[in-house]
Amino acid sequence: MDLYTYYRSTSSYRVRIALALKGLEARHIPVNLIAGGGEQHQPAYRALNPQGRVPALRSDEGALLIQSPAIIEYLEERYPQCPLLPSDLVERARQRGVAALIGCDIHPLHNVAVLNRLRGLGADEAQVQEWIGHWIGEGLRAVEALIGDAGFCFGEPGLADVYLLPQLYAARRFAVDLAPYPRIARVERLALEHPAFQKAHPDAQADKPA
Ligand SMILES: N[C@@H](CCC(=O)N[C@@H](CS)C(=O)NCC(=O)O)C(=O)O
Repeated sequence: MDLYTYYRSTSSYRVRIALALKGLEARHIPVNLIAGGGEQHQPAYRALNPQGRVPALRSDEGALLIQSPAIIEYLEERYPQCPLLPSDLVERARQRGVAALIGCDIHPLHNVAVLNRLRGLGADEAQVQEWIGHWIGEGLRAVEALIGDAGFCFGEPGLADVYLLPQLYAARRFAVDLAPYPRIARVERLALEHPAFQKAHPDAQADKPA
């Protein structure tokens, strides 16, 4: 498999965690979202992914897949070992609920393209920071109330954690205060000691600038 990835991209980081939890290897093809206005906008990459975003995954069979939720579902179904979702239907829905909260209701609001649009409409950096902190705070408050009191979000590492850890990395990058979320802090501590999460971490990526 080939993974088109950027070291600090939240959505790429999700896919890297899912691959690592399943013990799968993918060749990394870095797409620098910043250099030269962003490699994601260059024709060669747009030909692969017309949306011009990472991640994208080329499967072992040669299929080009986009959108981290679709890629992660593909991995879960194609490689059922070390499942990200438990067998119980309600527990599956709980994992998916937290994943959707983060993937649909937090992350899209601080994506590079959205922040640049805000700047283009006249927002200054203080307003952009307020915007980011507001949406991440709203979302994490809900996640804190939804997850359990022991282990990862719902005990064993699962889909919710695949989404939460990259969101926390982004929150720290944007200097959002995480002190009000003790359950989330517990999950983060556990994940930072877990080999799969360590392997997927932005600091461990070859495309991270020195
Ligand atoms: N919903 C998409 C979001 C993809 C996305 O927004 N990726 C960001 C990086 S985390 C990106 O490529 N941004 C480039 C840009 O906005 O120009 C997914 O989960 O894959």
